[in-house]
Amino acid sequence: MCSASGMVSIGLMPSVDDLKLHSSGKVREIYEWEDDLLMVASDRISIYDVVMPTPIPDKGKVLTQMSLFWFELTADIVPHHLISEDVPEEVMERAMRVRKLEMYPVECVVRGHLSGSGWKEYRDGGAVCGIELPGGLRESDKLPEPIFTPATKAELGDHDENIDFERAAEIVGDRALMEELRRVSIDVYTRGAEHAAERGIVLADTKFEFGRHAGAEVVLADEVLTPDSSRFWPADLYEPGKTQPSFDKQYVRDWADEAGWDHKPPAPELPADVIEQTRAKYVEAYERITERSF
Ligand code: Q0Q
Repeated sequence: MCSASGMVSIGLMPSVDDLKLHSSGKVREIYEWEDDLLMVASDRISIYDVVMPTPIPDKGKVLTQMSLFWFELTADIVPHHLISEDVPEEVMERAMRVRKLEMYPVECVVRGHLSGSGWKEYRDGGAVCGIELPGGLRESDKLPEPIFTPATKAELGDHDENIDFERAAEIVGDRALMEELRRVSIDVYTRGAEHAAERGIVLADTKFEFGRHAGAEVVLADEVLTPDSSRFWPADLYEPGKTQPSFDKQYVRDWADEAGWDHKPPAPELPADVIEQTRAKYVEAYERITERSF
């Protein structure tokens, strides 16, 4: 196989234990793999920014397979970093070999609905990331058109900070490039949101990461349009004017609140029925979006 360097390698399949850790997140790890990277999704679930002690079986597989589906569905819009699904046995189906990119230090967030930090900014000032919005919008309202609301990457454990387009262009160092990141982000979000809406899921917002390599200035990286990088709402329960139930995490949130958890670590162990119901929601989201049986 050819790695990013173009060198032909007859790479034997390593064990993940043989690979050096490149980056780690709350629920994912990236390892160095020759000139490339191995991106691994765990079965860990995080709510209220706290990783629960109990995994959700198959969550890593579902989210990885969903990213692979979206890479294929949006490949005409932007190139992506996927090299291969041929990965070590122990992470099969929940990992991907990806091209090592020079990552842009800006989170490319697109919002089709007003929620989370976007709702708070609008409620307090009538704008989000410097984008003035019409008056009278309610929490979770659909926006007249999707908006690009970049953020700076926070250290593990901190929240990203919303910034305006001008600041994002300064950070990236090239306004024309930032305009292209905005265009691509909105186009990929729109493709995903329209596809999801036809299948009963509101894709309210999402966060993309992009990078570059010698052959392309804008390459879609990280996970794409997953329930961990986006807000997935069940369309049949959509009711603007309040916070929407999460398609995938609502059972865990409701159980944890009912159990009296204060949203601070350590989080309580999840009961078997909540684990199974949550797994079923991930599988349902996958099967609705991809129209493939998990
Ligand atoms: C890269 N991340 C995210 C992350 C911790 C994911 C670095 N193709 C790439 C990618 C990707 N994807 C990255 N770097 C170079 N080339 C992605 C934020 C962090 C766990 C999983 N960090």
